[in-house]
Amino acid sequence: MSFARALRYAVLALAFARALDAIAMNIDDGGEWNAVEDDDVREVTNDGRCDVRRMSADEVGSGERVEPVVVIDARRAREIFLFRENTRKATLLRTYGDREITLSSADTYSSEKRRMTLREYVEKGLKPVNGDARANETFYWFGDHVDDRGTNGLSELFASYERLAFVPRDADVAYSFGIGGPMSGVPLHVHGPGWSETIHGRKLWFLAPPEPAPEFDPNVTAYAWASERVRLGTNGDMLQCVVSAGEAIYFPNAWWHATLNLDETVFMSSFVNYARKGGRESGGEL
Ligand SMILES: O=C(O)CCC(=O)C(=O)O
Repeated sequence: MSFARALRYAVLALAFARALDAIAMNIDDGGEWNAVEDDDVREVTNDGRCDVRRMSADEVGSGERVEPVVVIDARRAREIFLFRENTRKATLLRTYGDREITLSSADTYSSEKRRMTLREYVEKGLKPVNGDARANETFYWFGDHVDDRGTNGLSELFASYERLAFVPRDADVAYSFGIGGPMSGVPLHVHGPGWSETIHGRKLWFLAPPEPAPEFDPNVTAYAWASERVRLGTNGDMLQCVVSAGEAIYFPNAWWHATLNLDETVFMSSFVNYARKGGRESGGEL
């Protein structure tokens, strides 16, 4: 059989398997994550404005950077294929739907935690965020993968995620996987450097250098803040950029940042300890 014909059969088999999956899981959106129309996010994205330098994976290099950057071709298609498949809505629900996950409240300090199954979260927790809700009443899944006994309930999934080529092989990395519904996200906060790769959907990022520290209310949702950020007194010229599936953004050490998922968005952050040379990978703290 010719290669082209074999490829055609493989694509057909995949489409068939996906359709069966969606039927078996009783998911009416075909097993894919829902996307929001461009027109419905235009206001919050400022018409898709991007102030962060965008470059290709070949250009970026693997050293620690002092400014944010977006890599537009974060992977070769082959490298991400498996992880993208494993994190389709239908596949995740079939494989991990009954696992318990830990949600964090979406205030600056992630001050509260809540446990539920992944299925419950996908069915009930991905509704568009209500603009009037307080951030500590809004729950979001990112990070916190290791339970009290030190077990990562998603270790098989993490094993199918390949380190980004521009994260040094010998640096320690802590991974933080997450899924957020439209207009969910985290208000301004700071921590060490790293990358966030968007796997499905789109995520809007806001970034500002460590000084001057912006003024903001840590209990206002990222959505309410992003819609009215100038009125709320925050640094109006903060950088912003939409990071789409297949792209990765770098957040430098101690830079302020806030996030807003525009669609049902799936992402993986890699917190990188550039100084520690062990090459260890974990789903918890560095
Ligand atoms: O991806 C997000 O929404 C939040 C990422 C982040 O800044 C964090 O995990 O601290």
